[in-house]
Amino acid sequence: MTMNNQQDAHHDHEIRREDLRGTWGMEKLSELGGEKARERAEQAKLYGLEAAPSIVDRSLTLFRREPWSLGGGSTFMQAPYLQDVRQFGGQDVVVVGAPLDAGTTYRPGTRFGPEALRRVSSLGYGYNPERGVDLRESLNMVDVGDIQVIPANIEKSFDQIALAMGYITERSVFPVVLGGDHSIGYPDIRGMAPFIDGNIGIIHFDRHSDLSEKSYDERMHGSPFFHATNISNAPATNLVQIGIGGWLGSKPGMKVARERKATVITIEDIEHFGLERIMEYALEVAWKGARAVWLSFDIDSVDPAFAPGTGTPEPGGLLPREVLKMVRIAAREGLQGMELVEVSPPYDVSDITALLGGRVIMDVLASLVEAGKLGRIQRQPG
Ligand SMILES: [Mn+2]
Repeated sequence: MTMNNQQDAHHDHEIRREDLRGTWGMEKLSELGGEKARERAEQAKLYGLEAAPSIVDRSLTLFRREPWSLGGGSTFMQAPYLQDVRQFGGQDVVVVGAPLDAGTTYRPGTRFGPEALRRVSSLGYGYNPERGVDLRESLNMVDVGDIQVIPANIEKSFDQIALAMGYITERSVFPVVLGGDHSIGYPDIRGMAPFIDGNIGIIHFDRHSDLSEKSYDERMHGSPFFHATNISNAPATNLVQIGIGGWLGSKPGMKVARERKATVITIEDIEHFGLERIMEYALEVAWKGARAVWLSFDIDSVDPAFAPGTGTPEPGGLLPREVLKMVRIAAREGLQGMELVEVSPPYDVSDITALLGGRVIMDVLASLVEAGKLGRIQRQPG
């Protein structure tokens, strides 16, 4: 029927179900076929690997392949996208997104963190004159896209993230995990821990303690290190928290830190002892008897003037120049991997938070290359 007929029908008759565009659309659907979609779904199942056992819908995969999830198609620092995760292994660095924000307790939006970090990072060339490093020359880096998280189910998402991190750790590739909120800190460590032959230390940059057992009856973004340090080879005595302070939510966590003998370094401590001495001490704590050290970097450790795009901003934080220097020292002895969490693009201004997050990652990688802990350093002869 023509639009004119429809207008006439509007004036002259009762509305009938068969006159609706919606009814027409339902009928039209059966003519569209689904062969291409089925092919893509088959390929996605193959390339994205089997989901964790707790995922009931077995068409979902471990790494999200379908639909495309990189948002705009950029990869971190324009690294090649590895679509077939079965081919994974042998690289120096893998970038992987964990776009979960079900763990936020105030402002959400970190599910868009991986997309923003990738998009903003794709502008760079990988070379830094101060570091004397060209990351693209020194590192074989791939981006495997995002882990398939379950937006409304934090425990199923943990199962997926832990399984993916186990897969990566077993293949000895350095992971850079793009969050997501800080709840992913727990499954990141849970996934890695079984593959580490000894204890794992944690260097944790944050304004908040993140050591409470639960918030609102769930394991949220204020609880990753309560649960991580329950893992037998991730003892709290090797957990060092840097930048803690302010007025938000650290009371239950400080009690846990005291009971479990975690190390808490406040902004005042950093001012008093100086960046270098504090970082030397942090390395000492994290590495004491440990086999590996994980870097967990919460962007809210930086003052909200420089990192407004985050879920629970806390004024009085670190300055960008300070954190870049601190993470370079943190990486000097080598790292098992890192996560960059709590970038929330809807609250960002002019991409400055995502930009800084990407720079933290680049400075860590450069420091690892400089120290000979990652990749193949290209040296001029003589
Ligand atoms: Mn945190």
